[in-house]
Amino acid sequence: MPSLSGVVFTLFPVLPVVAAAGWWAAPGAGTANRLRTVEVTLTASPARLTLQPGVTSDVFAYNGRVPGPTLELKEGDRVVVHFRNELAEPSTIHWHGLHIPASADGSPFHPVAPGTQHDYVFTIPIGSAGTYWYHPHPHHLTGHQVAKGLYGAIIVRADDDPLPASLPERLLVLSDNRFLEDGSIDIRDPLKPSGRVDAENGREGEVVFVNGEVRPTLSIRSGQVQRWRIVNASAARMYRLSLRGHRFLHVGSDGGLFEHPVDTTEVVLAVGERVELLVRGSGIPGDRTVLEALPYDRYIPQTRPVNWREPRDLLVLQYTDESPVPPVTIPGRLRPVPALDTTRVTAKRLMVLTQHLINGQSMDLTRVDERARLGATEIWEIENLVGMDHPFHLHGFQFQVIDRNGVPEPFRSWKDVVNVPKHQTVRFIVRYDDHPGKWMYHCHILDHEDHGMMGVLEVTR
Ligand SMILES: [Cu+2]
Repeated sequence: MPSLSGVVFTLFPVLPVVAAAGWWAAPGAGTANRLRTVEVTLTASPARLTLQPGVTSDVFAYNGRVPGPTLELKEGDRVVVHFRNELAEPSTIHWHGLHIPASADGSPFHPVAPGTQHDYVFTIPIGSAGTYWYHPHPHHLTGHQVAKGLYGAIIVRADDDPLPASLPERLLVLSDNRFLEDGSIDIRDPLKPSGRVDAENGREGEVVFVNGEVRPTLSIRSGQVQRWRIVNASAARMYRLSLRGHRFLHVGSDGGLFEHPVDTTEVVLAVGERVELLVRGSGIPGDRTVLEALPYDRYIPQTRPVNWREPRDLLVLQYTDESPVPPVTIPGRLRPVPALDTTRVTAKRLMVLTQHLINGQSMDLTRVDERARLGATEIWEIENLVGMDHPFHLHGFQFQVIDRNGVPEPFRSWKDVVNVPKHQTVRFIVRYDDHPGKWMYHCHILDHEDHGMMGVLEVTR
């Protein structure tokens, strides 16, 4: 192993899209009134890239990169994405977590045919600052296309962000993959015995990536507080995150910041979830530590990987030799997260999860499973009857978890994915305050979603 001195490098920084060479088309107009149009081109195409050192792989890439470029936006931005599908199969881009019109959601209802182009046009709502991500969502093909390399992060910033602007930011996009000896990405046919475990568990790979790097090194200065935005872009792997010898200030989730920071030692990040953490450099100059994924048992015993108990190093955090910086004060109040009003609830929906089914049904694009009125407030109860966790995702609308297995959620946050552990029940409250149309809800284990663990909510005026 090389000496750590001199190999400290910065993960790809959180860049405005203009800095990602060749993919900013036009910075747009309207900056005088703070609103601007962000116009970008995202091209999905086959590529040959080095994902693991010394090995090249045939991949699918957005703009030739895995992960795709980070889309950095501001609240109020009008976004125009020219999507070019240069794959030999249909695709879409789903803007995971964004509250935007159903027609722009990139759901399986709107496939973009091979060799064609589609424009996604939407506006980022005020109050939605947070960390999001984008990935394909074509019917039956999502897991395949994400495994081949199609995913990227979205950062939405607010002008009135309550955290000090001086905090250095790090974006960590977590993913995993599995390769054959010749470097090709190992995707197994779910109908064959070798693929059955993937179909059951969701496909996991032994190689875990942070921003496309294996066990990269980040730097921190003693005393410094860094703001980490973490995205779980894996198809099935969950991450129980812990920074050895350190605590986290957990400040945000899928839909942005909490009302107050929460002090904790570990955070579980289910598939599709995001988290914002403040990391305080409590070590001395020259120290180093490791961000680990601790064991987390989401599996049924029959298909649980033999090494599931082994912690995994995700990245090394290396303290610089510089003298400590003075302490930074973190505000105790971040932003309001107004409680959705339980007295206005007009419907309660029960979603019973079994393996590959929701309420006993497999996904059918010609069927509407749930119907709701625009403006309605509802409670959804997600009951998991089986011995495997299922992370549940609702498109288009951020919700608030009420309780998990009867235990009230200790603090409010905006969520679009909630993990429903084996044999447990989670309830959330949601209001369809805008954007009528057909919306997907599904298990975010991509193999489960692709095999039918998905349904359609139609919101009408
Ligand atoms: Cu599932």
